[in-house]
Amino acid sequence: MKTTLSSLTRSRILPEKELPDAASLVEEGRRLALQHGVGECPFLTHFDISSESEYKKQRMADGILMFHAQVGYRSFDKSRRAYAEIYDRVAAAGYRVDRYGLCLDWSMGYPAAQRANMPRGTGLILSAPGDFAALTQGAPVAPHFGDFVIGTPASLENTKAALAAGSTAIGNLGQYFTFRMPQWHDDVGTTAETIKAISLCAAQPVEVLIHSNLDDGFAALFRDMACGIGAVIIERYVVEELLGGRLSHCYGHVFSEPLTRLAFQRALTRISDTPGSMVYGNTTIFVENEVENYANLASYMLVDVLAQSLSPTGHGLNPVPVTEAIRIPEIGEIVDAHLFANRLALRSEGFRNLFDLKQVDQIVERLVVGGQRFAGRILAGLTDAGVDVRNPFELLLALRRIGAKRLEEVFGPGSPLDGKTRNREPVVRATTVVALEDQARGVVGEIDASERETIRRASLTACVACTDVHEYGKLLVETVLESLNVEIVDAGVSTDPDTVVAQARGVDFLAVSTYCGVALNYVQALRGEMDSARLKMPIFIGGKLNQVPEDSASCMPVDVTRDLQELGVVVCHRIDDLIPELVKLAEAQTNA
Ligand code: B12
Repeated sequence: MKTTLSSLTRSRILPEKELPDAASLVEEGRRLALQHGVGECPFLTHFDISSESEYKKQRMADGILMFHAQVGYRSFDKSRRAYAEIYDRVAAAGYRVDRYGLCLDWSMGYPAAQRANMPRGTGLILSAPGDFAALTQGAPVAPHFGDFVIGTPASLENTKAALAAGSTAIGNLGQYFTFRMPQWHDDVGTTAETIKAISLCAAQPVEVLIHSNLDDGFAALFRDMACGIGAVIIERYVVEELLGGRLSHCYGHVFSEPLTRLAFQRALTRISDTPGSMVYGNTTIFVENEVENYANLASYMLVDVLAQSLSPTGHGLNPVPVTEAIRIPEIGEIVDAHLFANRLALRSEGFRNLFDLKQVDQIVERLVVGGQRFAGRILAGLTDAGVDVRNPFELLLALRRIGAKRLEEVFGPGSPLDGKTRNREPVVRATTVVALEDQARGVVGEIDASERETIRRASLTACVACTDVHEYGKLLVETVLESLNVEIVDAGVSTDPDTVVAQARGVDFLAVSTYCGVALNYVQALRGEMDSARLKMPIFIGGKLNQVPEDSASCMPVDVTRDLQELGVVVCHRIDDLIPELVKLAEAQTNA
């Protein structure tokens, strides 16, 4: 099969006459290392080490598990308190938190000078570079600046501040591939800042891990898990071979099935010896009932504990608090999850003998061979298309612009189904995307046959969009609508309201999915754009419908369902809420 399609040509992927010179960007980043080095922090001082990588390697050699907590409240004081308090309370119980993932707000991805008027999410905002360092002083825990640093327009300035705060694991390259900051259109500038920031880290005299959360990047959107391994191979090629850095991977949010979760970790050991950053909690299985979530937590944590004891890869284990799907977890809830996970780790010792790893290792083999095939085909295909894959700038930008779904369709390692390139038989099925397709089939199956027919006959058209990177809600909506013969105009993810309106001319309704705590501001802006364009149509919205109020003392997001309804939007807490609305629309269309 050919590895390139006619649409994948250089002129379509990189139409610019000129792009920034990669060598000069690398040089600029490396030069900056003379003034911007790794600062002191209690973690490095306490263990008398130069980097977190050194710490990880020691622990791996000693067979000691490491634990990761995710911290980042809108309030700086609360985040600082969390840094000290979680460590103290877990230590008082006889355990240890090794690293904190400091969860910056997405607005931190804008350069500081332009941040004030840009949309905000629900996370931590560090206004001055010194705030980064102030945060990391509270406990001997490794500070990991994992999000909205590398990979964003503010890559370089945030990386300087993170290094000065003693952080030696900085990310998130995964975000570079999939995240687009609202109202930010300059992907060339973002790529340039990303390359400078990686080069600054690569030129440090100590080992700085460039972190990439695969689930934030392409991996969450592949139907084939082997493509996730392929993504690791390609990212390592860019960071380690072309830019001279060290790349540390995180996986886990969307790995819901024990066998493949374990196999993925073991496949990673076959293609990288750089310590992993953390294995993320399997957040997609969490439900709204706290007690049930202890079972969810145990189900993935046991696999991760076993994986690390069988073949240590340096990943910190992340016990996700049982309230995560309901609200941003409180400090005490994070502590509880750690106590639970540490106790589970102690109790897990006897489980090792219950496993026969033969079946797992067969999957590992398929993942590695499939991943290598995917990566090889991407590099060969892009070269055929006229992209210089030895140039990190061109390769990064080309991958970002093509996107996960298209890369998989064109270069995926699985055999094409029904002779079409669009559908490929996954080498190893990615559990979350496939489960979403099953969920969609279930929703459509539940609809009364005559209502289904009414919707089908109306041949409606919908414009579907997502306000941020969370694409599963949108995927689910699209799959349900397609089965009901509703034509889709895809306005994409991280889509600004003006872009939605430009795409929505002539459609019957808008379906918007939103998760990042911007629901109300987004709908207000969308309504404004629709009024200016004199566009009228029903808007359906679902996802996480909350926002931090401007005047909030707690800085925590609150539900905005009522406000949205007052703006005339149909709120769908569940996908099923859409169906009666579609029936009404279809009947109105047929009777018109
Ligand atoms: C998966 C996930 C991710 C994945 C997304 C992968 C992908 N490419 O889609 C990754 C790892 C990338 C991710 C990243 C982040 N995430 Co996240 N993520 C989640 C998670 C676990 C699941 C959300 C999801 O996709 N569910 C699957 C869908 C299908 O199910 P559902 O949500 O129940 O939706 C139902 C309905 O709402 C409806 N629906 C949804 N949309 C629509 C639309 C219409 C029109 C209709 C009719 C119906 C409908 O259909 C579903 C079935 O009934 C949630 C926590 C949780 N358990 O909810 C956090 C969560 C949404 N994430 C959160 C955050 C903070 C982030 C980050 C900012 C973290 C960070 N600092 O990096 C980044 C996002 C940055 C950005 N710029 O957007 C927060 C949001 C906080 C808030 N608003 O209060 C949450 C709630 C976690 C938390 N408790 O803190 N995340």
